[in-house]
Amino acid sequence: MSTAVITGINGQDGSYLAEFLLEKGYTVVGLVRRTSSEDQKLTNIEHLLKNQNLVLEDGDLTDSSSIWRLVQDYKPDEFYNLAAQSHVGVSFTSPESTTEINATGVLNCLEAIRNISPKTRFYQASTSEMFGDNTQVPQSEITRFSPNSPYACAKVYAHNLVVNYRKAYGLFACSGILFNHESPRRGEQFVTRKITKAAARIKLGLQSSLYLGNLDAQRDWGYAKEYVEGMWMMLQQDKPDDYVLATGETQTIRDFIDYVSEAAGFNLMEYVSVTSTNMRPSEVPLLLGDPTKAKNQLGWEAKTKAKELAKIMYESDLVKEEKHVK
Ligand code: NDP
Ligand code: GDR
Repeated sequence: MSTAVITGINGQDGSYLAEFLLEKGYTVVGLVRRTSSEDQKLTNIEHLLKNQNLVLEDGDLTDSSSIWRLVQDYKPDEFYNLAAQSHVGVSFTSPESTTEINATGVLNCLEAIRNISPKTRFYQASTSEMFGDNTQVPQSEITRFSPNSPYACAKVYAHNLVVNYRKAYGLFACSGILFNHESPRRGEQFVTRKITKAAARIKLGLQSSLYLGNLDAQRDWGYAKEYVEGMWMMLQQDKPDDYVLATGETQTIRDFIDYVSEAAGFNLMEYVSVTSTNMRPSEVPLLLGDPTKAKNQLGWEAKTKAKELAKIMYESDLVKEEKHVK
């Protein structure tokens, strides 16, 4: 039986990946960090907690001793580093902690693996945000990075580190350059979930307005559940490499609002106000991925596109919000 470590296991991707690997018969070791609001802590993996092949370990990516201990204790076959301060907007207000987690945290993982368990296969959660304001599309593994936020700068550092540790030490280290992927488990501060949750609440009379930022940004949105399978596929190859996962289609935030309006049966745009507080100091205007390499080499392809995703997320939020209606 193989063992896989997942950092960020209670995040959107971590929870889907844990489900996927447990189903494949892996022992899954998830890294979780303590929060003061214990009651909210494990929402995304609550349904997995009784699984005997799931082990949770306390630790923090920025605390190298906890990462070294994890690698020492389990010497995992695979190590998926999904933990991050993943909100781009927040990285402008907390650039230092974002850098510690998203950049130095990755160094901690690679050093632990290199020194203790060099056969462990490593997956790093790289991101389309690294393309930043380079609007040359479609963006692929060879497109120039032009990061446009502290979040993206830290992710570029981590990405380069993965390439370097592969070359310098022969580690089996891969980066998945994933374009936006969403789901009903998406954090509520990200634009898609903010929109679907608000639409459900407006439909039920629980809310009367929705405040957003830049509606003209374009994103290549896929379904998180499908993307975690691509992560696993990267670690099953003969050689480590980097791959783009994307749908190959792009839409504006306005388009997404239209899709949700269609699913909800009313014009959500009438409730939307644009506020400066939701704008970022610098923006990533256009993301459109080229997933050809992943298709040809991994046999991976995105199936669910943005319109269907909007419907799935809206319907899930409607069921959740109905519980607040007496
Ligand atoms: P989430 O924000 O849903 O999950 C991130 C997880 O990381 C959370 O469980 C969080 O724990 C954990 N975490 C944060 N800081 C630390 C830390 N210092 N030590 C240990 N754990 C920590 O992100 P996603 O699941 O959406 O994304 C997964 C990864 O993929 C991230 O690295 C993200 O940057 C990257 N990515 C995501 C994309 C997307 O569209 N979703 C696209 C491309 C890349 P807690 O619950 O305690 O906050
Ligand atoms: P992103 O996702 O920055 O692409 O990062 P997010 O959903 O936060 O923003 C997408 C676009 O929508 C615009 N926007 C708003 N965004 C938020 N959060 N809230 C708003 O009110 C709002 N109004 C408009 C943004 O300006 C942006 O253009 C996500 C994260 O998952 C990263 O971790 C990951 O690396 C990238 O996707 C790929």
